[in-house]
Amino acid sequence: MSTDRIVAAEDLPWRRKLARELTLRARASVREILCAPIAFGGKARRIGITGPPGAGKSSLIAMLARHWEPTGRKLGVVAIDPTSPLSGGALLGDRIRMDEVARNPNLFIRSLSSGAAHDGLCPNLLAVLDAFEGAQFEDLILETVGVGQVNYDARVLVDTLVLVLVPESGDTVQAMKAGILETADIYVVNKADLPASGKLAAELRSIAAWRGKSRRWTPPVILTSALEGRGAYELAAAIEAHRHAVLDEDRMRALAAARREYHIRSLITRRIGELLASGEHESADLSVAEGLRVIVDRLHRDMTG
Ligand SMILES: Nc1nc2c(ncn2[C@@H]2O[C@H](COP(=O)(O)OP(=O)(O)O)[C@@H](O)[C@H]2O)c(=O)[nH]1
Ligand SMILES: [Mg+2]
Repeated sequence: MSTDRIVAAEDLPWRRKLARELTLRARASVREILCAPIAFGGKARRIGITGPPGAGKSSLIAMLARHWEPTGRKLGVVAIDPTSPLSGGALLGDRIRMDEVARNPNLFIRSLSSGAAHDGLCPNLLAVLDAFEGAQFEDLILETVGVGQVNYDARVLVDTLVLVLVPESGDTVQAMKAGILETADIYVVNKADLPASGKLAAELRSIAAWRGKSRRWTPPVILTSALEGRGAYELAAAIEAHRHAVLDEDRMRALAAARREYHIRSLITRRIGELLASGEHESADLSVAEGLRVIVDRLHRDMTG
């Protein structure tokens, strides 16, 4: 890998412009975001990669990026890091592993901290994804840690959701309890170079067959080893197959509507949190109704102001 090419790729004017735009959007206030026109689904394929920490999500994304590189399609990756801003370690870890592919000028990676977001994703996420549409990206990957609510939200933010599990960690049982298996379109058993991956794959296949009975799509189970570079072709093919089988106009319209709803909900939740934290409604000489009125008035001013 030539270092010159890394510098060259990062220096491309469109990449610098996108980097600035992403930072602006990620940091934008609720009021700023309210005024920004956002497409809730555009031309880019949106793929979610979710699963427990350490399952190999980032490594798999790097593998997919390498697999797709010859197509010349522009691939944007947004990795949401759930760790506290204080530790910072995992964020760096994500970058280092994915930066092996940084010489590819069509690949753009941005890690975002979930920071104070209530839902474990990150504020303004849909506005961030939309910025890639503006820069004519064809593929978008969203990496999230699959726990609880995050999964349900991640489900509607992407077109195709890939769940990554690893053998011998009891993940299947955990995932089933949390209802995570229900949300995924494709199951990946990563670290297939380790023992017991066959057993996990068999378990997942029977769950998938049961789920597929009443639907037009049966989630396939793909064995991968990001370490050995195995399974990229199969995973890419499964993503494509899901697109053809499920993502018709009706489905895309329903996803766009669900994203719009998520966007509104997250803006309101965040803004009300800010207003409550400001304490303006707490003044002792205000009745409860008056306190509530203070919040509602401020919200109203956000909309009209
Ligand atoms: N044995 C093995 N290790 C892997 C594989 N894929 C990833 N890893 C390792 O698992 C660890 C976590 O990988 P990472 O991609 O950061 O996982 P993430 O937290 O899900 O994004 C790293 O040490 C990787 O090198 C694999 O296919 N086989
Ligand atoms: Mg990761």
